Amino acid sequence: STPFGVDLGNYNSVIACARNRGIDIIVNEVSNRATPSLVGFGPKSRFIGESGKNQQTSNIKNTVDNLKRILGLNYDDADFEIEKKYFTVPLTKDETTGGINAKVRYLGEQKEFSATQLTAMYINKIKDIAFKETKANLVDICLSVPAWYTEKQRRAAADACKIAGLNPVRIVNEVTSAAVGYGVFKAGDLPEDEPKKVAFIDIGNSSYQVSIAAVKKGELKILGTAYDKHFGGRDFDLAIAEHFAREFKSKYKIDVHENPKAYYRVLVAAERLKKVLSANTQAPFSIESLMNDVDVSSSLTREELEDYVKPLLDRVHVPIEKALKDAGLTVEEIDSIEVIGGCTRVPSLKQKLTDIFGKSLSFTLNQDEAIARGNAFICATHSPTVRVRPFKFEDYNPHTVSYFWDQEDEDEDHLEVFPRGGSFPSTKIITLFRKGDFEIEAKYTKLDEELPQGTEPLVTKWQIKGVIPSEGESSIATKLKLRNDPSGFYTIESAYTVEEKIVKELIENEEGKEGEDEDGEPQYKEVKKLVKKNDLEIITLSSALPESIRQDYIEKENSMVMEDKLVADTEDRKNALEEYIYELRGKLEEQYSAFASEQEKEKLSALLLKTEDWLYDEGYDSTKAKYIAKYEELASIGNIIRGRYLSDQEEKKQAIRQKQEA
Ligand code: ATP
Ligand code: K
Ligand code: MG
Repeated sequence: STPFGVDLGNYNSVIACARNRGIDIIVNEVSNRATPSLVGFGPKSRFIGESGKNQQTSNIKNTVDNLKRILGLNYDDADFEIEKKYFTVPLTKDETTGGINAKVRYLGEQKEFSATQLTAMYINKIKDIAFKETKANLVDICLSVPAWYTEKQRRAAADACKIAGLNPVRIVNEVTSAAVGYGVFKAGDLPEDEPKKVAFIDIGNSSYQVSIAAVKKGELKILGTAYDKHFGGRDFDLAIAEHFAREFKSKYKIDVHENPKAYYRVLVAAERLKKVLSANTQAPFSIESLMNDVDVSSSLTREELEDYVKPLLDRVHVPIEKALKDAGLTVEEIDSIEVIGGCTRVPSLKQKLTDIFGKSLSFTLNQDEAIARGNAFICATHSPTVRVRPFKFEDYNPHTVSYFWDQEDEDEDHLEVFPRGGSFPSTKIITLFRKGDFEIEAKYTKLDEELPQGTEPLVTKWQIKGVIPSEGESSIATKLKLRNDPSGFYTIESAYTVEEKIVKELIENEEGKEGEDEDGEPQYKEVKKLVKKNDLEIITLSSALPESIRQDYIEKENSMVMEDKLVADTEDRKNALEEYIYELRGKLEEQYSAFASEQEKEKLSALLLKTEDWLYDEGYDSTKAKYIAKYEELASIGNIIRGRYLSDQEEKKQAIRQKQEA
């Protein structure tokens, strides 16, 4: 399959594929290099991406955006309280998973879809866009997620890919992807030995992330990662909208908070205004008939905007200081500050960043496409068929994870295995003395310092089966190979029991060579060694979707795709019929005129009129089959006349050719 990378943004998503020995950004159906990240629902079909954006204002109650913010989040997490205010659809608790569902009207009915399902719908659309543009076989995907995603959220992202028929070869942190892209595509400027220290900063629509990396030719290590989960372009929009909501209340006596659609229109206009203020120091703001037939108009200066977003600007330094501390570096030791993300176009933010580092910022990377490119590259490194320059990278583990078991004969009942600040992927082998089958759990152990308030501590639970102590022993040494894998998933790769055995071992002399006696015969000694006894069965109870639910989602997704396709095909057939009516009518008066009898002409004209009337009346909303039938009814007459016309054309051509040859 063709390596496929997707930067799932909160605002829009970017698609990249590795092909033609390079990495290409894939444009969507309207030739945009980024696709709005949202899913809308209608009486007959879904509207995903561009089409969803087009009907968002008229359909806010059935349009779900901010997908990545609710993916894998629990309804009861404290962060959901903060998140709620950005949504225009009602959100409910999924009783089976504890996750978040959106309630929408779809196909004339009230329906609920889980955040995982909604994200899968969107990824499936992205896959469709990429397929239509490249005609490539798309199976493997590298999808990026924020560094603050918990393992549950990463699992949900992987599940969404699977529901969309893709194989997530790696879930990777967004900024890490951009940094890998930097390491690979800027290789010419990188040192061979002493690594360059680079700060990568991404401020997007919903969050702000910083990673400090040590980069040299062919390899990279993330030394520190920090973030402000609730800091991005949408918070600027909100600040502007709130300002105008206050202003319009006193100026026009309207309260946009009472009218969701009006408020949404203010938000959309606020976003536009924000962008204009990145290039201008002042900009107008007006909306016609906002509510109660009131037209509003006002303006905003860049300085005023800076004032409204001051609470945000005042905390820009926090993640940077944290990431530097983790990396053990000072601001002065940073060689370059690479900035990405749409929100970094805001002049006051750029200024803030420049002031913090006391250095000018670099825009070496494509601000909007760097993450998608990095993802496609990483996907290519996992491909058995595509060859890429080798590039080694290690990521930074931001969350301390410890493993817990039932104490039995152990001194301890838990162990901190993957501390914050360690790198991943990473593998650790632990040994436990067990009496029989047991359970082991991975948990976040520094929730207060390292994770959003209310995050559930449990990561994954395993049952280890087949543990039998040796004769006469009460317990047996059990080895577990624990892994924080490349996607940030916590797994147990293998589990086995070991026992002490007396084994013969070659004696080695001082030079480390095999010991030999005077006759040149190898010499052995007897030693006690731990050797593997039995492999154990590992049953994983992870936060990934249970297989049965996933299968159910896959079936539902496939039938929704069919439904959408039927609606699109029906629309195509209807358009084809309409076009044919006009084409045939025109030709009947011109090129076909000499090839139809008066009677035929009359009959066909009458049928054209009848079909046209039908099309604008009862046939306005008909079925694909009916449109095809109507088309064929016309074509059965039209094609006879066309046939005569074409053979006449052919005869004329022949005549000319014969003349020329003669
Ligand atoms: P996230 O990274 O949070 O998931 P995202 O990747 O979709 O979101 P980006 O594409 O990096 O976000 O940036 C989109 C944000 O940048 C939007 O809030 C948009 O309004 C803002 N933005 C884009 N251009 C400008 C501009 N010229 N001035 C100010 N803001 C801008
Ligand atoms: K984006
Ligand atoms: Mg982004």
